[in-house]
Amino acid sequence: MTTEFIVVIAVLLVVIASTIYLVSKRGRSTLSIPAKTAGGSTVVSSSAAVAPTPDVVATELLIPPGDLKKGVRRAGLSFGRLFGNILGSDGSNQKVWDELEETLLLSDLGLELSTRVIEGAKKALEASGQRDGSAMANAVRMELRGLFVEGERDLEYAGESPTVWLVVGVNGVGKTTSIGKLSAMAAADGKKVVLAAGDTFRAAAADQLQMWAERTGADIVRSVPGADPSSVVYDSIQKAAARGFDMVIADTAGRLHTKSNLMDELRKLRRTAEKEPAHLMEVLLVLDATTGQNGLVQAREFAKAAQITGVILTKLDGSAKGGIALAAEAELGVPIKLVGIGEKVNDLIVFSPDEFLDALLEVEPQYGLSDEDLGAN
Ligand SMILES: Nc1nc2c(ncn2[C@@H]2O[C@H](COP(=O)(O)OP(=O)(O)O)[C@@H](O)[C@H]2O)c(=O)[nH]1
Ligand SMILES: [Mg+2]
Repeated sequence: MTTEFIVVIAVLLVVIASTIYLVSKRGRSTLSIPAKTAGGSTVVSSSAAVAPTPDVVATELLIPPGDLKKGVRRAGLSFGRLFGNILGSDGSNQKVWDELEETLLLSDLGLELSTRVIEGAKKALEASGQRDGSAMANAVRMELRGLFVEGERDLEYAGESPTVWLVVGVNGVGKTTSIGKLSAMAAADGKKVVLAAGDTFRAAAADQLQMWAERTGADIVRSVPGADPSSVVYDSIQKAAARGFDMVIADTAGRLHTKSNLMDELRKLRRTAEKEPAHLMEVLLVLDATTGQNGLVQAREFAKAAQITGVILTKLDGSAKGGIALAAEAELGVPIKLVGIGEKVNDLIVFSPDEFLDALLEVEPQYGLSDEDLGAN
């Protein structure tokens, strides 16, 4: 009797808790991949510049999240050997600190941030009064974790159609490929997608996008080379609204036919994507991990002109340098939402700083596993 009573109360509590959770999620829905944020920390929405649209209930999980750890291992980004040395040493061993500095620099973290991490970790270790290997490893990890920003990492859909996601970045970084992958994710989420071929620099760009549209069951709006990118995005939005599509994912060029300034063009594109009936929910900057610190300089300009809400870090599989992810967040101040780890449709993984660091600092990374073991597609 008492047990039954307790079970009934427990079930009631679960129902009440779920209702509160669902109500709290009203107002927007997200690409339904569970993005893990920092353990217990406050989540600050990174898309404050974008007006949320009310009245929608969160969608359910439809897409299994890709395994970031396997991706990081497959990309060979690990600091594992170094962390093994740190654990076997102690905080007063200058050689290990020097080795750490070298590893951070080689990982494309950059001089300033590498120094910040090391100085910070040394101070924290001193303050803790400990100096054994695991205290040192902890201090370093905490400093690295501190380089990531706190921000919403889910991609957002508006409550009313059409949602617009604008994808920007330098030529060749992987914008069109990432849009193909996003189109597949959105389709798996039950969304009807229009792709906007806003890269009008050359016909091949629209052809490439068209191939992704066909592959992922999306529609496409394209124009002739040299056409005004904003008009292509405008037409896509009109088409989506008139024909009941849920969203537009817009490709853009990293260079222009005309003499007009690329950054001015991006601002114009953004204004087009913000106008009724469109709901601009994401402006995603694509960054190529293999370009290292150089890529960041250009990325900063794009980030400012387009007021980005998130970063897609591509080609991690070809970079073998994990520090660039930390540098990108610390320098741009915007969360990495997804990482690209290959050219195939499923090679786009939701990013989580904690999972990324776990994999990066894993002492014995499982090298030598087959692609199949490591979750390749
Ligand atoms: N290895 C690898 N290649 C990628 C990734 N993303 C894109 N690419 C390749 O990078 C090249 C440029 O990509 P594209 O999407 O055309 O770049 P865009 O000019 O920014 O649109 C193509 O060969 C893509 O297949 C990735 O995550 N990993
Ligand atoms: Mg392209």
